[in-house]
Amino acid sequence: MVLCCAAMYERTIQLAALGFLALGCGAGPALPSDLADAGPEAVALSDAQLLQLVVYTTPDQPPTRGLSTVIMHVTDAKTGAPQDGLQVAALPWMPAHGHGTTIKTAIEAKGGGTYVISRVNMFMGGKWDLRLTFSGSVNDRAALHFEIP
Ligand SMILES: [Cu+2]
Repeated sequence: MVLCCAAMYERTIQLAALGFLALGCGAGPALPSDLADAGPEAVALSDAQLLQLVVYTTPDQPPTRGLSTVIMHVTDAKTGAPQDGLQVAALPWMPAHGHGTTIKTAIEAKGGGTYVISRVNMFMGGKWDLRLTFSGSVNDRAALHFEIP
C-alpha cells in the first residue's frame, strides 16, 4: 500500500507527527544538513508492509519537472527501528507512457535509516512512480507516487 502524496497529504502529516512523537522528540528525523530545506511529502508502506518510508523531496515540495532528490527515512513498520544497511534501487517510471529515464538515480545511505536518492529525473508533467526495491536484511518493494505539474 502506498499513499498518494497529494490526496493523502493531511493524513501523511498526522502519521508523520505520530511517528515523530514516538521517537520522543519534537522534531522529525534529523536530515543531513545539506538537505535541511527538504520538505515532508508522504508516508508510505512497502508492498509487503515490512517497511515504513517517510519521504521528503528537495529542492521542491512537491517535486516539479526535472531533477529532484528524494530522501527517505526507512523504519521497520512494526517496531519503528531505523533500517540501515539495506540495498536500495530506485527507478523513476511513467506508467501512462511506459517509459523511465535515461539518467540513472544515485543512492547514498546516510545512516539512521536515511537514504538519499538523487538524480530522480521526472522530466515530463504527469503521474510518475519512483519504483523502489529493497534487499539485504529486508526484501521488499514500494512505489512512491508523484504528480508532476
Ligand atoms: Cu511520459
